Amino acid sequence: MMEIELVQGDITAVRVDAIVNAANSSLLGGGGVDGAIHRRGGSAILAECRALRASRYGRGLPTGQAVATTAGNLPASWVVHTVGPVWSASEDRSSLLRDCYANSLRVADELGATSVAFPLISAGIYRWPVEDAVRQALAVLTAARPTTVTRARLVLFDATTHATAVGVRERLR
Ligand code: AR6
Repeated sequence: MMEIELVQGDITAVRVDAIVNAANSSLLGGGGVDGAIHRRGGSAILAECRALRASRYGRGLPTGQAVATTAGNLPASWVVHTVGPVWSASEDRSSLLRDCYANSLRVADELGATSVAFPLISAGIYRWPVEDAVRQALAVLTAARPTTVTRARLVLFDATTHATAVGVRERLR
């Protein structure tokens, strides 16, 4: 069984084996949690991202997929970069959002990580409604088959988002 925690905070400060980055296909940085990870993690992360673009992902990391780099100066050991879908009111892209969690977990398992922290992927600049973003995250994490990962943490940036997430989990029980 994987323990799932909902915590409020800044994911760049979290001490776990792997933190997940809500990146974009370019892997070259951006705003939101991506910007924070590259700022605090230092240039080693970007250097590995550039190398990935030059080798495996010449056309960028596709939406829903995940790939790991060093975590540079962050307390974590690895950053698992994934690309969430941009919210669409006219098209159901939720399977891509679930793929982000499932593929990030798989990559963490391949690394032998036992603890992983996720941000609320797509729920910022990509505009995914917060309640549904939490539902999609919990759907994958609660159904995950046993891996090396025994602790998954969903890190909500502010108190309102954290309270919303706790409410969603209560209603799922
Ligand atoms: N720690 C934890 N959560 C955070 C942090 C942080 N330091 N900073 C923001 N959040 P977003 P997206 C929350 O926008 O929607 C970038 O430009 C934020 O409040 O980071 O997947 C990328 O390069 C929200 O709840 O990611 C892409 O272009 C959640 O993290 C694009 O944004 C996700 O918000 C990805 O957009």
